[in-house]
Amino acid sequence: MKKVGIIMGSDSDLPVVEKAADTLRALGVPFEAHVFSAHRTPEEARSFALNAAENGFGALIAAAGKAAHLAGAIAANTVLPVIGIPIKSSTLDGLDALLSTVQMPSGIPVATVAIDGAQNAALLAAQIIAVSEPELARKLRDMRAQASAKVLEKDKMVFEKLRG
Ligand code: RP5
Repeated sequence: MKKVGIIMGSDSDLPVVEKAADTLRALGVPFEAHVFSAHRTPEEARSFALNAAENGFGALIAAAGKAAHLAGAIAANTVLPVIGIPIKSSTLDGLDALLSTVQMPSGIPVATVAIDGAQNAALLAAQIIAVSEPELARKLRDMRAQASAKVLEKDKMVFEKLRG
């Protein structure tokens, strides 16, 4: 199976990014995580992206906060699908990172998830890998079915609790 690459701009992004790792682990999707910054280590970020396809990656997740150029910088150097996670920072609540990540110029797409949306980033990466992995697609369907069952249980509970 192809791997998912998770790149974050700083280890301070870890508390959010760990949720993506947990989700990929639960699905049995192989992944590798790195700290590469578009600004502080631009050469390493570029080299990782340039070599990612031949190194066995099938999708990349890039998480960064503030002036979040990481996902775009990675996407500029590979045609692998790149998923951006805007990380919430202390000052502008992640709106800065959201706009920096989502507003890509035509020609270089980044699939941007919600601010701190690490779980969806992992699910989207897994869905991309699952296009050629039927067993993984089955696991994704099972995961959704379990999530639906949980909501229906809550529906029953709320219905009973708030009976008129
Ligand atoms: C971004 O700047 C990182 O992705 C992080 O979200 C933010 C702050 O980084 P640190 O100053 O905590 O290393 O590049």
